[in-house]
Amino acid sequence: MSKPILILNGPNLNLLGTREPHIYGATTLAEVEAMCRCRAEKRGLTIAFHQSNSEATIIDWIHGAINGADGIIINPAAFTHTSIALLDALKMIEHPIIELHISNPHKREQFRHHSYVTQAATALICGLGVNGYPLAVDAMADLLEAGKAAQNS
Ligand code: CA2
Repeated sequence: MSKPILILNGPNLNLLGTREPHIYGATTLAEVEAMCRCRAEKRGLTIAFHQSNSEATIIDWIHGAINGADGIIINPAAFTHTSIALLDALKMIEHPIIELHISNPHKREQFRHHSYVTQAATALICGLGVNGYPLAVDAMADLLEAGKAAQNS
């Protein structure tokens, strides 16, 4: 039986659409969630969409995904560049993981150029604005379908 796709958002993303629109756009996180739900429904997936400013909470959600989700889409926000704990948690996941950034961190300050999370990620989407979220849902659906086809062959 299919399990949900976990979509996780890190610190400060609760303020999406209200600050720094030249970098992150004017769409709110609630609107991003609606975009993801719409795309997931079209692809026959269910999602669990979360945001937290707490590293521990995000790690607990990742632990829950070990047996409780078919994949993770994660925008770790600033934890991308700081958190070995997040990397260690993501390494416990055997399902696909898509790391997602609204901006392109590689075009920005030097300290954003390194991601701990990428080492555990199946794929990386960045620089496409909030459109990266529904694209990530589509990409996750494709990865899961490819995995099922490989199992049945
Ligand atoms: O581009 C992204 O999605 C980032 O993950 C966003 C993080 C940043 O630290 C990463 O380098 C790239 C920052 C998220 C801050 O969220 C805000 C939302 C609205 C207004 C201001 C910040």
